[in-house]
Amino acid sequence: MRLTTRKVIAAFLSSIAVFTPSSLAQLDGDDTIKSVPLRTHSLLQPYLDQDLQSRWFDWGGDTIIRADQYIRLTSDRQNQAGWLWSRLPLTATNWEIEWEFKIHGQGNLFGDGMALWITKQRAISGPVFGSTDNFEGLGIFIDTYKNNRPGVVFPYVSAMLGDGQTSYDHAHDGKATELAGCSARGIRGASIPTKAKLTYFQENYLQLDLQYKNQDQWVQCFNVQNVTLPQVAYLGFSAHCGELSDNHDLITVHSKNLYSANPNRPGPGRSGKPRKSTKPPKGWNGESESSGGWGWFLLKFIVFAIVCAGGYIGWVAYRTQKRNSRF
Ligand SMILES: [Ca+2]
Repeated sequence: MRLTTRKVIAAFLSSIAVFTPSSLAQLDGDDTIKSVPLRTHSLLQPYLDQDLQSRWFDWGGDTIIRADQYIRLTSDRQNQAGWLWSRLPLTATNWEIEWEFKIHGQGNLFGDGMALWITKQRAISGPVFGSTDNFEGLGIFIDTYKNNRPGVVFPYVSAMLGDGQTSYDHAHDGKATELAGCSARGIRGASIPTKAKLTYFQENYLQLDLQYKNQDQWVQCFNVQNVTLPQVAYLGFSAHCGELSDNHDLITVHSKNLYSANPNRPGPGRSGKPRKSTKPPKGWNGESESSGGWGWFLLKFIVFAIVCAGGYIGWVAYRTQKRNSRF
């Protein structure tokens, strides 16, 4: 009985831990937007638990995990391809994903690049930077090898919204299907940690910022208005090498659920254009909209958890006593 009770209390504490006040960080430059970390879509060293498993992610292909350093999607060898996918879909209405990566290798010629995915499909190997073609949802490609795009500086970072039928055209580096993109000379083999930050406000905008020139200096790659992604989509990362190769390493992933602390107050979006009111994250009962709502919600949640735990312990004790008195 003691073990069961301990398990119940541990489960409550672990669920409460996700909603600590310190996690309610504010996004830079906009005090009406709050964030809550999404543990289910984040990755940190050592990546694996004591059973050498990951609770929230699957990986495959040539992916190698070195627990103290990186998740290597491809090694610097020919014809490598690897992937890593979230097990749960990303159901948040608005979110931010910041990931640190490192693209490096021995060769003077190198390729092909790596991708981030927010798609209905998951964990299917394929020809688009190591993942399946004809995907439905978003692909962000860090393309290090110029196949054929005259006048464009590489590495080139681009986004594509797949409809489930259209193919990505490697031969022209995805030019025909490009939603937005930017050149990022120096993002491969940079001397500082290279990072990308993708921000999505449903039916409003999708923005990608990059950090590769100097530490803590973010450069906006693109901001696209009126983007709608699939309601249920998985987060994935993949990479691919052909004749030319590189190490494509994923170092960390920090995902956050974004919501407006005051949805009635129209404020400028990151693009400087008016932003529509944003809904609180799915599953919240609207408490976050009132002033001081989070503290009050947290308090109520803790009280509720304690009452439930107390009730359960009492019930188990009562049952045990009754059973003992029977014999
Ligand atoms: Ca290419």
